[in-house]
Amino acid sequence: MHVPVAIVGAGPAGLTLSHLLHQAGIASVIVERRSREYVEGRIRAGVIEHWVAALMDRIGVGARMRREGLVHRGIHLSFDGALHDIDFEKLVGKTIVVYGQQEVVKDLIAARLADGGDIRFEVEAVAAADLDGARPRLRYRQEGREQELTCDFLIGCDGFHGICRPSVPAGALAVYEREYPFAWLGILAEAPPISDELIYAYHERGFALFSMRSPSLVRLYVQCRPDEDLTTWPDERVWDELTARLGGEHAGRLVRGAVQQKSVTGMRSFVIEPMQHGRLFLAGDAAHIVPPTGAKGMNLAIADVLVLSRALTAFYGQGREDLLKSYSATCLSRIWKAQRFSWFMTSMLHLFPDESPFDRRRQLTELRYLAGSRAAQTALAENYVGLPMD
Ligand code: RFL
Ligand code: PHB
Repeated sequence: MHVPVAIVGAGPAGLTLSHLLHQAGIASVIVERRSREYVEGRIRAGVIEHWVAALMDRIGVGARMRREGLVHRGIHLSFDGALHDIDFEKLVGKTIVVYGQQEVVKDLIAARLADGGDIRFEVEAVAAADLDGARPRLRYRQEGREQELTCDFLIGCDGFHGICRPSVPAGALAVYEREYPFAWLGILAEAPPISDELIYAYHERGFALFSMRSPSLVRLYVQCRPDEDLTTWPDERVWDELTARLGGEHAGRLVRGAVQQKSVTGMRSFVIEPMQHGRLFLAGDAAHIVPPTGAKGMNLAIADVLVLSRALTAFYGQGREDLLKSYSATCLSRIWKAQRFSWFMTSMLHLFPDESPFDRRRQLTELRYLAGSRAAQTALAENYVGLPMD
């Protein structure tokens, strides 16, 4: 079998790319190792940048997000025993939408299937070859049997642990990486939100985040050790810790509803350069990871594939290769700004095991400066709602 564009991975990157290519008249096939139920149930990101929400509208997959998503005009920072507002709408005239990544994934899968799209669930890519030639090959395993397809372009949207990035010859990619000495323990619980906006809390016991998914479902995180054993975190301990760290009267409003899901997420910053090798292009988590504190991961994945869809459209429509050549540089300029912002939010808000009293004073001063400076708030707001994308 030969396909114009073969995409590995049906996460936000792969699905959005396939949809954008379809709208440009370019056929693609997605292979996804998990089942449809699994990818539609995977709980991850929750924040949609301003331009991403507008893109979803423009490409016809935003209707349910507009009905069920929650428009947020800012965030709260909690420190020194009080909440401090960062009002995005007032500062930069933009808002974000809180809408679960798995809902975005459901909407995109529904749109692809309605358009006759080819998504092959439970098909695992095992190896990529001939990346330097005009017909890269992808080996995949379906129902226990290995098969192969060829394509004009192979797109690795297979996340951090995928097979596409490792198929690039050693030495061809530079890796920039940082691991953090902490993780997030996250729960999804049946309870009403305690605040109209997300709360990012700085506390001597460690960072905590209050987020939500709907008027009856909350998403909460507490900083924990990277090797944290979940069995030592019964629900009551998680609620106690959240109450202590979120602090103030809003923490008193926490309803200890049924916990539907509990998991630990490690934190890293990671970038490869370039994001392309021959006719293999990497997008989303396959090429870069940010710590979740800036809420940038899914949005960056969608930014990559928007750039890539334009490049492939110019190639198939006009035989142009310039946008394919500049794909990596165009994406990396945005990615490094998101890395900087995610690092800034992470380092300002978390307790580092080796930090000195000087470091804690510096963190608190950063927060107090933010609370008192419209200029500092504007910089945070501009990055949080998403830097402009044309
Ligand atoms: P994904 O979503 O990981 O999708 C990759 C897909 O590839 C499949 N796959 C394969 N398929 C076939 N063959 C193989 N060999 C394969 N290997 C892998 C996988 O099954 C999967 O379906 O990558 P993508 O599309 O690049 O999307 C990236 C986002 O998922 C990720 O960046 C975000 O979830 C990060 N993130 C957040 N991003 C935001 O923009 N805003 C947030 O608020 C936010 N919060 C978060 C987050 C991530 C978190 N975790 C769990 C890591 C909060 C958390 C806790
Ligand atoms: C979430 O709702 O899951 C969420 C929100 C903001 C973040 C990270 C995760 O920074």
